[in-house]
Amino acid sequence: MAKDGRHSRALNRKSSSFTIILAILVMMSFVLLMLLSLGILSLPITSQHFPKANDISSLIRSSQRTDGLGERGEQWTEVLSWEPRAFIYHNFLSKEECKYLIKIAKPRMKKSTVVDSKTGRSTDSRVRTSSGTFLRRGQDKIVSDIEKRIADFTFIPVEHGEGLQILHYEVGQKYEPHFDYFLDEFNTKNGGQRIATLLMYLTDVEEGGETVFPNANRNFSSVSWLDESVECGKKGISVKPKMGDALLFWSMKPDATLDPSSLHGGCPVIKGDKWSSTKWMHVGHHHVKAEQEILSLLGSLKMRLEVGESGSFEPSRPCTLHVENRKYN
Ligand SMILES: O=C(O)CCC(=O)C(=O)O
Repeated sequence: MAKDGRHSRALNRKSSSFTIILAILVMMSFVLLMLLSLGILSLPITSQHFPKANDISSLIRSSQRTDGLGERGEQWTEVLSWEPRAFIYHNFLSKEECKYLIKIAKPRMKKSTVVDSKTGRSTDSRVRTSSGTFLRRGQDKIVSDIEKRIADFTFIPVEHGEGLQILHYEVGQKYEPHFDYFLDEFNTKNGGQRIATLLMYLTDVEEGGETVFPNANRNFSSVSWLDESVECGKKGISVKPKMGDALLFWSMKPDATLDPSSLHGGCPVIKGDKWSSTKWMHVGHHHVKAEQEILSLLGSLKMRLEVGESGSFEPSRPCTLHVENRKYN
């Protein structure tokens, strides 16, 4: 009997302490939920990497990518400005790719020219004092990989791009502010207007050499490091060259009108030297030199080449040659 009583008391004690523990757990969960819903507490997995509303880095940020020559460091993008629309893609190129582009361009560098708006010919200019050269679009596997990466980032097909231009600025050399879009008909015949530019920095620059947008509206920039101290870029926004980084900006607005806020230039190099590479992209297919020569030769022979839906002209893709009424595949 006494044994039974002790047993049932022990059972009662056990069940009441179980009820108390359960009640405490329910209360703690309730308090925790309250703190989470009020934002006083947050879960550790989201607190470090949660993107801001205007941070498109979440689309791109990935550890390391190896779709080209060498290893690229961590990649992320930043909105530099909405007027003009300009973005920075950090570590777009690997160190090896930067060095490779400089190496293949070096033996062919010539004093830079600007395009004459009446004749479309290249002319010497005091506006641009750097030296430069053009690479052929798709000239080798490394260049093709970079061009494919540019197309993936910009959503502009490879075939809309001009060949990469490599530029070299020594101390005192600069590129005065200018537009990349054309105001004449001659230069828009091949592929239409230039819609966007990707500028890739192939070296760091000790001092000077910033790319500057004098007409940019600083209010809409989300970068934290806007450099106020750059004399040449005081009025607008300037970007300090960093090896491997790429700057994308649009010369046309989404409504297809030209964007005057895309005015930009290269500040004089003060110390060290600057290497960069420019990819100009058009609204339509931009035929490169060899293509144009073949197409005009065919035209003069009354022949026409059909290159398929992409409009791309590459030896590996099937095409149809029209000679008067006959077709050759
Ligand atoms: O080198 C720079 O920072 C500017 C280059 C440029 O304006 C261009 O290539 O159109």
